[in-house]
Amino acid sequence: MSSKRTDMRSTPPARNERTLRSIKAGIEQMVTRAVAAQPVTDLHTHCYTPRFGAAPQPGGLLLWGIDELVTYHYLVAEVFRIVPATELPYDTFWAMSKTEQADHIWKHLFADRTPISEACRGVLTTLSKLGLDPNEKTLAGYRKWFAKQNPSQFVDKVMETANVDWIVMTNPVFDDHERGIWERDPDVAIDDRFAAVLRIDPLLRNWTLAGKKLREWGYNVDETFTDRTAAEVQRFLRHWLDRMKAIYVAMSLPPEFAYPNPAQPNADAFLEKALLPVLAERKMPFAMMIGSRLQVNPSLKDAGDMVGKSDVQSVVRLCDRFPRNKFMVTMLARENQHELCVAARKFGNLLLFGCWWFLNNPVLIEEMTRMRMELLGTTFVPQHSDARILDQLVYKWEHSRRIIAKVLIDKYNDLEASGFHVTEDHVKADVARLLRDNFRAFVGK
Ligand code: FIX
Ligand code: ZN
Repeated sequence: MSSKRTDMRSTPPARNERTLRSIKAGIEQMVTRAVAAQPVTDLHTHCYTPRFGAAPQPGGLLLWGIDELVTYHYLVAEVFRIVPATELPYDTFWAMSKTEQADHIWKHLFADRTPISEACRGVLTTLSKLGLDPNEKTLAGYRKWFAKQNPSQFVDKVMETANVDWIVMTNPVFDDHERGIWERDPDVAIDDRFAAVLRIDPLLRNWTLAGKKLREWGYNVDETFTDRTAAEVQRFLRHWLDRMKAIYVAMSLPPEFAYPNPAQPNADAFLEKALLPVLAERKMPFAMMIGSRLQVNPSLKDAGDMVGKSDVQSVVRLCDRFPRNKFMVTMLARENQHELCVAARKFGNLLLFGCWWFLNNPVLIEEMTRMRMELLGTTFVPQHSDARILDQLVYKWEHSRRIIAKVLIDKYNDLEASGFHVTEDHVKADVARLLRDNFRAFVGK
């Protein structure tokens, strides 16, 4: 008994400074190697298969190339801080051609000033990783290079450079232009590099508009959410889930989103009687992206949205009352992150993901990843790119991999300091979970 007690009390041999230094160096090497080598499954993007049409083709949904990269809505917002609408009216900017807009942005954000913001730095990283010099004063040279690229081959090039093995799309079925493409070409998403996601914001954000469209499409729905309406909405959902071969359903929701919400009985009924039963039947997650206050400045178009603090307890109630459903959740406000992390500790059917939109900045990615790892271990998905332009996959993952690696190195050093031996197997398994396998397991792929 006493020898067993003695064994139990034995402490690991004291490690001298030199040993600890070599352990630290070893950990840094293992993590950097594993994070760089691990293919990422990018669970939320706005990229499209080439069959949806590619820029600069009018109406092409696959955006790529230097002019799309430089006119990304994040950069539109930033250039209007330098040349305000009082000097360059919004309408004048929007009347410019894509190349004129890009030249304007490149001049003011990249040539005349230091491109120090995260969105600016992203363009530079992408250019560098594609083998181009990011110090050009004009876009002419880049345009020549991109003109030689072919969209589908460029998809392969970007995926290889970014080490992304699967690009998950966002497919807003209430968008008339995109729905028209699906209706003309049901196989438009047949491309094993991509997966489809059924995006249905209006069904919660604007039931009146959604109901009107559903009736136009031949679904017999009423203003109020009757049982017949519930059955028809279920028929609509099943039709599009099957047509898209969608791997989950997603919505972006306002800061005010609440469940239950007595003031919006149709919204509660939609969740309880239509969406969640269909998803539970298919073991398919519902992704809620909560906190986007849309169009605070409509003149900025896609750049006109902002953030608001949301209600985590509504997520808690959904996870609690619908244990057969799986919820992927990301919130847009920094202030919501800790409470959301604790919520994830309470419900195994809740998977947190990404540092969304205004959180996708190094200072916040690091803070959130540390918080999540210390509260949730490796049971979360640290990042998604939200790339709207294909080329952005390169920088969004280059930047995030570095931060995720930095946090892992620190946490593994903490483990070593407690006497635990971290091996390369531990590191590889953890990195695979974080960058690929947690998500794929949650969607059953
Ligand atoms: O709702 C969303 O999917 C958001 O990610 C976008 O609407 C947003 O404009 C974006 O691209 C953020 O990164
Ligand atoms: Zn998005």
